[in-house]
Amino acid sequence: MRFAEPFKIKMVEPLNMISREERERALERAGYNPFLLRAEEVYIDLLTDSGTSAMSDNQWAGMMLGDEAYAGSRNYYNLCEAVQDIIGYKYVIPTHQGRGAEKVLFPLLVKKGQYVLSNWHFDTTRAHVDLAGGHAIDLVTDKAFDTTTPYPFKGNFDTDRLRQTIAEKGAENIAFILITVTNNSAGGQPVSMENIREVSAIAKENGIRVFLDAARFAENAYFIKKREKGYENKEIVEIVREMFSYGEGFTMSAKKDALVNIGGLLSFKEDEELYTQARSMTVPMEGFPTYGGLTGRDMEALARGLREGVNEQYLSYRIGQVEYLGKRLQEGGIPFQSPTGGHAVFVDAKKMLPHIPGVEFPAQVLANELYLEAGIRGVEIGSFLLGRDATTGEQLESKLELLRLTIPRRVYTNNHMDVIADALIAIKDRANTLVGLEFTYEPPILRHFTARLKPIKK
Ligand code: P61
Repeated sequence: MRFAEPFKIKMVEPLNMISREERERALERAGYNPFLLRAEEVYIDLLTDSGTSAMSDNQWAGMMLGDEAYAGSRNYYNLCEAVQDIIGYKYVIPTHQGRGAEKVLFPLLVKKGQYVLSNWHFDTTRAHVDLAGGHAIDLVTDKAFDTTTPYPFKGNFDTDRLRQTIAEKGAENIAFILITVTNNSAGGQPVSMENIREVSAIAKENGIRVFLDAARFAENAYFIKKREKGYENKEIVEIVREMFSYGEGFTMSAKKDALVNIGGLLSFKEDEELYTQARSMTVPMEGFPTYGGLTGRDMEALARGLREGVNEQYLSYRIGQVEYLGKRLQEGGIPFQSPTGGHAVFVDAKKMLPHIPGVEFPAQVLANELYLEAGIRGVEIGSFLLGRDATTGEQLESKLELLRLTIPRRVYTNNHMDVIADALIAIKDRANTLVGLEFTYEPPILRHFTARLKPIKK
């Protein structure tokens, strides 16, 4: 039986589509960088799934029950209970968002010069490893770089390279292993339970600690249920608990699977000493440990969002919508990271615009054209984001040039997905007329947020 959205809509936010001429002017003013557009100039906003979800009536009702006590708010205890019920960890510290948790935890784990090994560090995560004096190494399976061949778990660690890297660097020089679920940078691709188990066994053999970057933990569990043998009849919560049983702590941006507009978590399974240290550091960084930068009402929405986020009907709709967009694009001959991920479709701009070299940012070109075509804002994940070699200053070429179409949760309908697919299919027919981009202003760090560009005249 066909199953539509598992919710009905009680409140709407009007969307406005400005004219093609207005979009052209807006993009020029924004320096051909969609980050610099005003959100009101965008019709369908696919910049990120972070903090952009729609909360439920139950979450909004919880907001009215916010206890704004500075210390010991009841909403903090509700949040701890939700984490204990779903994930099974004992100690919980709220933070203002994911990077707040990273900022508190990493300096406690990393000694100067040590390595952190991950299937893929997200950019803020890598930045916090660097800031703590460490070096981040990504060890994702090579299958992630072949966008056309489907593989069910493209987010996995390459465990041979993990063993090799530990042997090369020495276990004592590895600060910790970080399992990112799902693997955002590889295309929202899941990590299998088998892989998580093996990584944790390798870590144990070598006396290395394992943590999870758990922003999209529920989507990962859903993929395990659908794709991994032995999990088809398990409840999502059982799978979640098993995933987390292989780690000793996690950082989480709650702005994704926990369905809130702001919030994060730092949590430990049972290590009281590490928890105590983290709790002390939270005070000067984020706030008193029973609020960590969040209001009481934020914590209540988060406690309720965590429970809603592991509901299987919801997850089936959520992943199904991303899959639906993928199916429409496939029918239209648009290349993308296949199969589709949990939170986004990653269009392969290298394949769609083969005449534009990496150093002229083909995925950024495609992002801009999609905005001009239909007012849709996606985000470049490629050489423009990657930046320059720190020593030579040379522009690096990313292995993948992707346009991420990130789908906010419970926000758009499949009609919106159709508009997105139609727009990309229309662009495909004139793709060979598009030209590359060059900088007019390039900031020295995290340039992609504020850089300005212009089309190259040939
Ligand atoms: C995103 F352009 N992700 O994907 P915070 N871990 C993981 C994330 O995906 C993540 C964080 C930690 C974002 C937001 C974003 O340059 C950018 O709550 C796997 O954002 O602090 C965030 O969590 C950090 C987009 C972040 C960006 C930084 O869109």
